[in-house]
Amino acid sequence: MTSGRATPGTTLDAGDALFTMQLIRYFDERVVELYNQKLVRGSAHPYIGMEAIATGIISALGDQDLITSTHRGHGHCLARGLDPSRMLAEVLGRKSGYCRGKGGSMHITAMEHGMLGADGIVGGSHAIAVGAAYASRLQGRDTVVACFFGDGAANEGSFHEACNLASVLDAPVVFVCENNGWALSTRASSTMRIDDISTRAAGYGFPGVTVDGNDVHAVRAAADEAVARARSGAGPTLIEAKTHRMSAHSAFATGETSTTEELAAWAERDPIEALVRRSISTGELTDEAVAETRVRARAAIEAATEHAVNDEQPDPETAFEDVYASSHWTKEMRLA
Ligand SMILES: Cc1ncc(C[n+]2csc(CCOP(=O)(O)OP(=O)(O)O)c2C)c(N)n1
Ligand SMILES: [Mg+2]
Repeated sequence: MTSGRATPGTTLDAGDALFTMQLIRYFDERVVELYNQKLVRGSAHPYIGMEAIATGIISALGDQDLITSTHRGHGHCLARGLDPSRMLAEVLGRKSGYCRGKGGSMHITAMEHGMLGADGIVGGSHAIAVGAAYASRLQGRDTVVACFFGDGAANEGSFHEACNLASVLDAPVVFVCENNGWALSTRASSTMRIDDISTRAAGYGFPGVTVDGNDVHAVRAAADEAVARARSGAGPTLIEAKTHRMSAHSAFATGETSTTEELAAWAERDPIEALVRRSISTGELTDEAVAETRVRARAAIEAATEHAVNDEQPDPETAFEDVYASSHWTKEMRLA
């Protein structure tokens, strides 16, 4: 019960889910602190408040499955089991990072974990997900691809093209729209005339469902159904998980966009506290187990920080390595 990865086909383990969600929360709180100490180049987008989505969806996936991510990708990576030390090293641009320090927060990629990449381009991963899913199917693999994106990305043309193509190909994709109500400083309600983004799936001929994105069990239940459908060959599903980011848009763009009332209402619905309340009331967790889980998650982030801040910078002479495709890259990093 340390990785936070649940076994597909089983019910969600409350302790595993809590560990993963708390790890994500502590990780991104630490990233903001390190950014403020000027140790992070560029920016970083905290997943704080959205932890239930990555945790619920990815716990329904198997090792053979793949994920694509966004600019707000740390939660997806941690839920997928990436090492927080190597992730933080990447965020700080250090040598032991997943991309040898050359990708940074928005480009963490770990093919060995089936993590096809975070993406600084809003809407950049829809087509990658459909392509990977269809390729896997052609290769006879039993692979499902979970494609994470925001409400803002649901207005990009690439989303609509990818949905249509996934539908006609019956590609095994689970589209996961993390609807946090905002695209940077633009309210979703001012960019679309629908209440539920999930209704867009009907236009492409596959199921769409809206769930409470702050309820990890609700997210997991929707994921179980969507993953089973994709794996059976029946094609894609769109899961819209409604949530809110409990942080500013990014470590750089810190201006508050929500009203004080909205912030207070969403704070009441903190996904981690909701899971703790539920798990204690059902008897799945005790107060002691919750405290122990938090200590473990905190210790992992302290160890990751210690590792990352002391790690070396990449050698300047390696600046052009891994930038252009080479036989080295394809041999070592392609999927097994
Ligand atoms: C194609 C493109 N347009 C604009 C941006 C600038 N930008 C970065 S994050 C962001 C908001 C994205 O909103 P959403 O998809 O809802 O994700 P969220 O940040 O809310 O998680 C924008 C506009 C970008 N990175 N890429
Ligand atoms: Mg958004």
